[in-house]
Amino acid sequence: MTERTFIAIKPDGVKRNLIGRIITKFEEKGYKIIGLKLLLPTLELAEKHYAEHKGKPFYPRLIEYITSGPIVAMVIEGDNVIAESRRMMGSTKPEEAEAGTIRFEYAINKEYNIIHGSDCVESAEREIAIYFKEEELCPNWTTMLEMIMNNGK
Ligand code: IDP
Ligand code: MG
Repeated sequence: MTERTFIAIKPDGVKRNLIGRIITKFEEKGYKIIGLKLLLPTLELAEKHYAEHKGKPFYPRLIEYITSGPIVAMVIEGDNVIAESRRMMGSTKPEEAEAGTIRFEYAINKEYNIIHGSDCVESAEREIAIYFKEEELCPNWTTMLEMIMNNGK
């Protein structure tokens, strides 16, 4: 089923010049980018995003981390993209992440783990709405893959 998900390259990913490499992975997979921007999260934005973790021991550091520099916010669309992009990211703890995943390759530890991705349809809708206005999304364009597939019909 075609879904949308919210992906963010966290400040450590941006500071380590990994933006291109990470976006490339989603492009190569065949997903369609329908929203993309660089922004410095405000405290208010970070608290909204990570509301579910409020009260946990790591929460204050998480907020500090996510507001410590610009992030790349993205909305990507594709078949089963929510679960599949989480699989591409790998486990929160890099030592448990499968070989070849983004966190296996780049994350330093479970705190500075490079990337965020929504974990279910409800989170995806909530997170997309936090970071993007509807008019900032460009859902109506056709990838080459879609063009080729549609020509065959
Ligand atoms: P996820 O990003 O894989 O969905 P969550 O459990 O939702 O993982 O945690 C959100 C973020 O909070 C993590 O990506 C990581 O940056 C940070 N975090 C999670 N658990 C810990 C921890 O035990 N210590 C420090 N930071 C953590
Ligand atoms: Mg999470």
